Parts: sequence; structure tokens; C-alpha cells
Amino acid sequence: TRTISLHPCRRRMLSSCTSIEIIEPVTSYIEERVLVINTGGTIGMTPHPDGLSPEPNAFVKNLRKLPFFHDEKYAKETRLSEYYGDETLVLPLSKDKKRIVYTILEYNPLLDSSNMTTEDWAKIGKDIEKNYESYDGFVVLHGTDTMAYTASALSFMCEHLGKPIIVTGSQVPIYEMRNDGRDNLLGALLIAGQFVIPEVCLYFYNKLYRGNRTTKVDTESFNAFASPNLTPLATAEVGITINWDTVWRANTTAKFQVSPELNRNVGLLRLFPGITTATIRAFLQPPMEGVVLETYGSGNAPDNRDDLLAELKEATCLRGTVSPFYHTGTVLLKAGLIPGSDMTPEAALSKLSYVLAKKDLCLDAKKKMMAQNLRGEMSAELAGAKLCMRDSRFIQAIAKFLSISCKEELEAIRDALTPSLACAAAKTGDIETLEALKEMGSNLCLCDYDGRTPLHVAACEGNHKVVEYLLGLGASVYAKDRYGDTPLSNAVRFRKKEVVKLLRKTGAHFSKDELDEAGTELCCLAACSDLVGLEIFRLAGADLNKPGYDGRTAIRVVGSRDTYSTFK
Ligand code: ASN
Repeated sequence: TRTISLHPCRRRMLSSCTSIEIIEPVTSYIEERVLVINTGGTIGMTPHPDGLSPEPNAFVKNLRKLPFFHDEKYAKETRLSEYYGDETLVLPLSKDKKRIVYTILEYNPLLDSSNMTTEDWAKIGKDIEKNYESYDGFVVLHGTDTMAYTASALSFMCEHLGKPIIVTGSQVPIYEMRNDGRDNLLGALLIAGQFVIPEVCLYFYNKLYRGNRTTKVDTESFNAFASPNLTPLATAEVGITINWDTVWRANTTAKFQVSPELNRNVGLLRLFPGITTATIRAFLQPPMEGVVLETYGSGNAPDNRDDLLAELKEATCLRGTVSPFYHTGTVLLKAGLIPGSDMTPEAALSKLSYVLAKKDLCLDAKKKMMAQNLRGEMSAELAGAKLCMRDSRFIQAIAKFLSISCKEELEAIRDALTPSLACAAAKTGDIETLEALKEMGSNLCLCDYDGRTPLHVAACEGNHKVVEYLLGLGASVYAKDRYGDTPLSNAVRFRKKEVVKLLRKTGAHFSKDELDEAGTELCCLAACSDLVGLEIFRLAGADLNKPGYDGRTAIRVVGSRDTYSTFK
């Protein structure tokens, strides 16, 4: 075991202070960093003569005064502001013994979400991209009126996402005595800082939803959002329970990137009895490039309105929900419309906007993309991975031994045992067993009792094939074990060059702390002429010019010209 967490510069700052007693209690916690982007919304509004409006430069100051949003004692002891600036606060220690250090980036002007446009979505996306490697998770404070649109749009713009982005806000300003803002912000911070849920989510009234599945349903209740076609990803009651089987993962080995371009020539047309051809024709006129058509029931439209169908045939549209049970449903498919499955109108519209902005795709490719499930925005066919006693003699034997037979108990055994079994299989490179565990319904991205995932183990072993296989299933490169180690730091420690390369390609990176600490480690390696070690650190993203604790760089330590030229 090693002591981790505090930033080395802060550790050094602390060790230079005279009172030694204060150093001990604060050095053994893992700090997680969250960036809070404050775009506005009711959560930070104050009353003005014309009604509620956002209050600039007040949010951090006010949170600083609330003990459950800022632990002043810890901040002082660890010189938090000195290191990260005045916009950074720290939550009290979480139940899991983690410190969530969060920095607030306030937009100017702060906006009521009714005033937001696609440009604001792009700005949020770009700010996340700019800060992606410096934080473990992101919280976006936002007004509720258009929150479901923003969450949907961000989910498409953020490609190959590996970290949580949680959009939240409130119905009542955080400054009022009775409000929902405190619970919403606190819940979002705790989830973003402690769980690697690689999705754009929306957190409201103790529930974490997939952002592109939500819609605002109530202006009066604290329970303002619903996710009609998908159960929540997590619930925050006495404890926070994550529904890991529902979590969507980008199963690629590509790096995170934001695609901020959106096409604004899109529209949402709701069919209603008696709608005229003239209305439809006017709606479909240029510059309109894409339309989401909200139909009746399970995707039906009148089948006795040739005039209307003729207008629609002219266009390329998307249908809200589809099940071609009725003749009134099949007519739309025949008219060339793309079925929208169970997408919300918000998701369908922002997806259309995102897809139409892809300049390098032809119309057919765009149509194909619209019909694909890109970010879990529509229901996919179930893989049929259900636990069945017949499937595993091992689980069956344990179940028999423990005299249990009901499905829930079996699933509990499966969930308790399979992470360890999967880690063991990853160690020996046994993809067949991993495959069998997956078929049994096990989630190979989950961690064992020590927070270690099969990807950590495969990275230690340098098992390239297993690493590739697990990444293909969406295993997270950002998972941290109980010592704060990621698969990348494991691969570096055990010098698995090819695995380091693959993890880097997938977007893995050293944390800011690791990068700062690397200076000293590099000097030690240089002092022992350990070229392989230096090369691994370079491949993992460390800067060979980073000075160590005494200000010297590894290159200076090496001294020899030959070695120097290898790393220049
Ligand atoms: N009008 C506010 C907004 O969307 C509503 C809210 O945040 N509750 O910004």
C-alpha cells in the first residue's frame, strides 16, 4: 500500500510548514476533481423587480459559506485556494473516504435556459474538451426549461466519452430556505466525482438519468423530469445505487472528442387531426434540411390523406415512435421516413442536428446514422444475456451449496463473484472464460472488492489481446482502484509498452498529480540509466523536461549526449 492523493506540490508546501501535526490527518485520502460549469438557470437566481434572474459572481461565495459544500478546515490545511485558486472548493469527506475537489467555471452572462442556443451547447462542449484531462468528472449547472435539449445535444456532440458529464439545476434557487438546488448539486458532485459513468446524464430529484432519454414534465414539482423509456442509471437514497447494467459505454478504442457543429435547419412537426397540406408544405420549405415528425400512437398517421403523404414523400424525415402494427403506421415507412424508435423529441431533434452537420457524410450515410443507436438514445434489441442456472455449473454449485434458487439471489451471487473471476481470467489471458462470463450476463467493466477491473489486471500483465477485447466492451480507462491507480499507471509500472500505447490511443492519460510527480520519478530512472522506464513514461504522456523535486530535469540527470539524443 502507498499513501496517495494529495498533489505533490501541495504535499511539499505542507511539509515546509512548521506544524507537523496537521500534515498527518490529511494525506491519506483520494482526491477526485470535478469541474462545475455554471451556465445559469434558476439554481443561482435571485429575485429582481422583474422576477427571478441569474446573479453573477455570487455562487462560489455562497457555497463557500455552507459547510456541506465546503470543508474550510481541510481546505486551509491543504492550502487548496493557494494551489487551485479561489473558485475551487472541497466537499466534506464522502462515505467512501473520498474528497471531491471542485472548481466552478462561471459563464458570463449567466443565462436563463430559455435564452440558450446551439452556440451555448457548443461552448459547453468545447470547455469540457479543453479541461477533459484535468478532471475526473463534469457537472453542468443549467436551467430546467431546455435542460433535456442540452443534455441530448451534449450526448451526441461528446464522441467516445469516458468520464461522467452530469447536467443539473433546480426548480427553486439554492439561496431560498426550501430549495431543491442543494440536493441536486450535491448529488451530481458526489456521482461525478466517485463513479466512472461515461455518459452525459441528467440528475434531478435523487435520480440520475441518461440525458438523451429525459424530458421536462413538471414546472411545479421538484420531481421535474421523466425518462419515459429507460429506468434511471442511478438512485440516490440512503446510499447511491448505480444500475451498472444500464450504463451505456463507448465501446471503441478512439479518443474523446467534441464535435461542436450542429445544423440549425431542423424542425419538429407534430401531426394533429386536420393538419393542412399547406401547413406541411410551408414547414418543409428551404432552408429546412431535416424534420422530426411527431406522430400518433405507435407511429401512426392518416392513411386516407394522399395529399399529406405526397408532401412527406418529398422530404426526408424521422418518425417519433414506430411499430408498424397498423396500416396507418406502415404508410409513413413507405413514404420513406426513418423510424425513430422510442426517442424523445428532444433527442431526435438534437441527433438530427448533429448528424446533418457531418459534412463528410452523404445523405444515405446520414440516414443510416439516424437509424442507428448512437448513444443509447433509443432501445436496442436486448442481447438476451440473462443469468440461467444451466449456464454456469460453478454458480449452480455455489447456489446449491447456499440453498438458493431464486433469480434475484442468483444474480446477487453472480455480481459478487464474477468481477473476481473476470480478473482471474484477465490475468491468464483467458478470453474464452471472459466471453462465457459475459454470456452469463456479467458486466466485465465492473470492479472487484479492491476496485480493480479486469482491464487493470490485463494491463499489469501486458496482455494486449485481452486489453483490446475489454476496451471493445466499453471497459473504462479511467477506472481507479483503491490505491487510485488506473490501468495506464499499472501498465507503466509493469512496463507494458504496447498496452500503454493502446490505452493512450483510447484516451487514457496521467492525472495532473501524476504528471507533476513524474518529474521526480523520471530523474530517479535517469539516475539509474533506465532507458526502458523513461521511454514508458514518455509513451504514457509524461514530459521529459518536467523538473524533479530539486529543479533538475531527467535529461540533465542523464548527462550523457547519447542518451540525451534518444529522448530529444
Ligand atoms: N427558467 C428557468 C431556466 O430554465 C427554469 C429553471 O431553471 N427552473 O433557466
